[in-house]
Amino acid sequence: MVKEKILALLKDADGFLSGERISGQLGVSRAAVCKSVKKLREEGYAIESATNKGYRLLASPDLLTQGELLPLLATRYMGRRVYSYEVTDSTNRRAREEAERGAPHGSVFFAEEQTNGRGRLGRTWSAPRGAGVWMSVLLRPKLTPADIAQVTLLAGLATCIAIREVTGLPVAIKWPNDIVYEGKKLVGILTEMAAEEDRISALVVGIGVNVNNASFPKELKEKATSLLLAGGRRVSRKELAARILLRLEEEYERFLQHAADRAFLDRYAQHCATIGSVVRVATGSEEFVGTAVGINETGALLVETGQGVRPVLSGEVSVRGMLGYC
Ligand code: BT5
Repeated sequence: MVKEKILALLKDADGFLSGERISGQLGVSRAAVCKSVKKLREEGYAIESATNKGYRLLASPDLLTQGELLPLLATRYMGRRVYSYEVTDSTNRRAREEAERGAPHGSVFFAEEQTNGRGRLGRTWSAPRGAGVWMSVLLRPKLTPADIAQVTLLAGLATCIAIREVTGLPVAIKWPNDIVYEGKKLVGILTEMAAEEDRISALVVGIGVNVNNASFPKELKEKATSLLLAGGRRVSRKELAARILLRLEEEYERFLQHAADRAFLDRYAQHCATIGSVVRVATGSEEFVGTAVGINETGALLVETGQGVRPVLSGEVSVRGMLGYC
């Protein structure tokens, strides 16, 4: 698109770039250049124009678009293909659709706002306009369905590491992959897969990070927080997204080489606030209380109940002191 090409030229330029030069270089009319500059300004780009000099880019907005993300991205393939939506129902849904149309491994889908953000088990995820990083990553893994539990864990670990690096806040994982700060939820992750027989054709990892939310709806106030509320300052969404993608690529590559080896389990445990805490586990058929003591190589949470250690692979795990469980 002309607009993206003009933006790239302005970003590369060392000062002013004349309208004539831009139109010559891109083979479009001066009027088309003018129109695209107007559109870019509407999107939040500060572009100065001066007679006889042309255009100069002064500042870029914090948008999750290809043009803003790629200069910050240090990955080989994760996030190299960017799909951006102003408003969509759910980025996980967009990713699944585009997967069927052949979107490549590592594609990332961002929305400024989701109207039907999805949580697990049919729950909803609140994703108001411009406040967070609402993203889905498409993976085309050579994995079996049994490996998926670990990809879910490594997505949580990568996001936790990235948030700590970008903000310095001591955020932690609530098993398997929520991220919490002072007992309140900051990040939710929803992994969905499309499988054919016993092979996975696409895996969608949806990550919702509350970044600059200044407040939450009444029903979430007690259990949700944002990086702005936690750290007292706004955080660049594009910088955070680029860092999450980098750590995700690293953890994913390590996983492909070593599966859930001791080093991964240790790294996960170091970032996980559930381990060492009292937990209440509700599976479909029963409920029990115990102390979480670790995770095993299948990704199961190990819970000491007083009558031995029980592995928990699914079900709802409440952690004392978090999200309203006391
Ligand atoms: C999750 O589900 O935590 C997974 C959320 C995944 C969201 C991302 S955003 C990008 C991608 N596209 C999607 O459509 N989804 C993914 P779960 O563990 O079921 O938690 C859902 C519960 O968290 C809700 O029932 C609320 O209680 C609470 N909740 C909803 N919105 C929240 C928010 N913004 N921050 C904190 N808690 C929230």
